[in-house]
Amino acid sequence: MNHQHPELFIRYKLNPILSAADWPYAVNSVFNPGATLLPDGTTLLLCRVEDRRGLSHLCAARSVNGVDGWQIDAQPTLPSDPEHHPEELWGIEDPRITYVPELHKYAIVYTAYTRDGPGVSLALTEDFHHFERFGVIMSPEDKDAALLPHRIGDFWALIHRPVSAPGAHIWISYSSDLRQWGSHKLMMEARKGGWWDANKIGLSPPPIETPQGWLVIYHGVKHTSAGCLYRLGLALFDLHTPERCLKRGNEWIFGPQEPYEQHGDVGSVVFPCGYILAPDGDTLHLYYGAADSRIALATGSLRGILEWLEQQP
Ligand code: BMA
Repeated sequence: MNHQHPELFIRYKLNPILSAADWPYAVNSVFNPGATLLPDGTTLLLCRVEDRRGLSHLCAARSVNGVDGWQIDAQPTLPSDPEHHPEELWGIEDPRITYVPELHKYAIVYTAYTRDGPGVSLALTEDFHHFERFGVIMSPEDKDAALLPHRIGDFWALIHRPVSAPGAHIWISYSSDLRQWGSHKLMMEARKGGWWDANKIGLSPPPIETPQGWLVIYHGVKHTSAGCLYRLGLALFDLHTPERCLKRGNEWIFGPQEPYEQHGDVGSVVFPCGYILAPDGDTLHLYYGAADSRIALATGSLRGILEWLEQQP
C-alpha cells in the first residue's frame, strides 16, 4: 500500500474461492455471483454458471463463513426457461440480489439473453428454491440492473444500464408495481476519451445504503488494442433523490491484477455482482467474477471507502 493508491479492497489470500472444478455437475465456468445473507447468517451466492453449450443459468452456493465450506446446489437453482420465457432463449446471467423488507422477499434482477440481445428480468423468491418470475422489465439492450431495497417516496427504483450507441450510461427508473417502469432519469454518464470509465459503465453490486448516501460500486470498461479492461470505481448518490450524484471518484479503486483475474475465458475482468456487509456494519465482502471463469473475494472497510470518496475532488 502507498499513499497515492490506497488499497480499499484486499484480496483473500486463497483466491479464487469457487471455480468450475467445485461444481457437482459438469460446467465450463462460474462467475459474477449475486450475494445475500440469509436470516441464519449463512452467505448465499447465486452464481452465474456457464454450461458446456456456452449458455448460462444461476446456481446457489451457501457457506457459513462466506469464505469456504461451500454447499452447492446439485442442480441449477434457477435454470433458464425459454419455453415459458422466450426472452431467456440464450440463458440468464449476472444476478443482483436485494432483500426487500416490505415484501419479505428477495428480488433477483438478472440479464435475460434474448434473441435481440440482453434485457433485464426480475424474479422474487423467499427461499431460493421457488421463484416468481416477472419476465422482462427493461427491454434490450439493457443490463447491469438492481432494485433498491425500499421505495423512494411511493415508488420502487431500479438502476440499470441501457445501451444507446455510442454511449452506455447508468439510468434509474421508477415503478409503483415492479412491472410498469417510467420516470426514467440519467444517473451517471460514462466519461469520454482516455478515461478508465470512458464510453461504457454499469452498476456492479446493488447500491449500499449509508447515512451519507447510496454508495455505488460501478464498473468502467476501457477498450484497448489488446481487448477490454474491466475496473471498478465509486460514486455516492442522494438518499432521497438517487439520480443526484454527490461524489464520484476519479481513479479506479480495483482492477485486474492477479493471474486469476488476468487469464481466463475473458481476461482482465473483475466483475462483482454482490457484497455482504458483516454484522460489524463496516466490513464489506465483495464477491466478484475473475476473468469470466471463477469467483474471488475481496474485503474492505465501508468507513474507509466513504472517507476515500469524501476526499475526492
Ligand atoms: C459484460 C457482462 C459480464 C462479463 C463482462 C466481461 O458485458 O457480460 O457478464 O463478465 O462483460 O466479459
